[in-house]
Amino acid sequence: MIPNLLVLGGTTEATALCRTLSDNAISGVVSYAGRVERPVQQPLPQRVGGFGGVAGLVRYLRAHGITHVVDATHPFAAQMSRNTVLACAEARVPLIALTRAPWQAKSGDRWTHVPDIAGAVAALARPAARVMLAIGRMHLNGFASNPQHFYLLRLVDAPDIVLPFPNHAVVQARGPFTTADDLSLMQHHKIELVVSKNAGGTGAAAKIAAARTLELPVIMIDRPVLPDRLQAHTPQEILAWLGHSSTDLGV
Ligand code: 3Y8
Ligand code: NAP
Repeated sequence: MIPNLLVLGGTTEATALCRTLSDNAISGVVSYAGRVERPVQQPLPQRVGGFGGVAGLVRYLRAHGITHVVDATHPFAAQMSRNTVLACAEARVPLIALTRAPWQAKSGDRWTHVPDIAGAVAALARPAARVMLAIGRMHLNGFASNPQHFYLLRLVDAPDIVLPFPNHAVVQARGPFTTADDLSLMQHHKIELVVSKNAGGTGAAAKIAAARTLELPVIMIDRPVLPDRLQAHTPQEILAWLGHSSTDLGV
């Protein structure tokens, strides 16, 4: 069977995979939710927008003759990952996730683990501080209950909403970020505390390294629990999986 892949993208690892697939003349399409105005251009054809839930994804897989799915979405894109497990089982299309390990605290790190965004909001019920809130745009409203803080926000696109807290600064930037840049950004804004998702990987890690250097506390949001699925951590492992699964007819 000639592979025809659907790559669910939106991460540094997805970008590396698209390069590998293109270099190996393996055909496929990379998919984005349409969260940002201009998703990065990949060396594969790309589609933007939701599929319409599990049923919509099943229809897409069948209509486009998709032979394999690689879920290379961000570890916090839990709904997409859950839908994909269900849709691939229903459509009997082999699925693998391209994931990265969570960050682990190193000696000197001052992390407070919280289970989710609401946990981070609860951890900010404390006297006013200067907070770097680098979790993007989609979950800002919850932090309105702690207006006492100054928030440094880093967003991919300029905010299209009135920000729900009076005291803030916005930096519009798309990662991957460097430790040197995040160090100077945090020093410039006199940041005292960092809120971060445990994204893992390299693209969002700069602020964690910078917080370590500045000996700042970090509120670390743990990842949502995802359903069991085959996992790989490098594009080479995906190539091996394609070589293997394209011969046996099983999943
Ligand atoms: C639309 C597609 C690549 C992918 C690059 C990675 C690294 C840079 C760091 C900080 C943290 C954050 C955010 C972040 C990073 C990579 C990766 C990563 C974090 C793009 C992209 C899309 C998105 C969506 C966006 C979310 C937001 C999250 C900003 C492309 C640039 C905070 C996650 O404005 C919005 O609505 C933004 C929404 C989902 C989380 C949120 O809740 O707001 N990513 N990010 C994808 C789509 O439409 O399907 O244009 O490249 C991709 C990347 N963002 O190819 O090199 O691999 O993680 N993305 C987090 O980790 O906390 C920024 O500022 O320190
Ligand atoms: P999510 O909450 O898990 O998904 C919500 C819905 O968005 C999905 O049910 C699906 O809609 C649509 N969707 C999500 N990812 C998609 C994709 N790659 N292609 C097509 N539709 C997609 O997802 P999210 O957290 O909003 O993340 C959206 C995108 O941003 C993903 O590509 C992810 O990799 C990227 N990203 C997210 C984060 C983050 O912090 N969440 C960080 C970096 C990058 P339908 O149900 O209609 O199919």
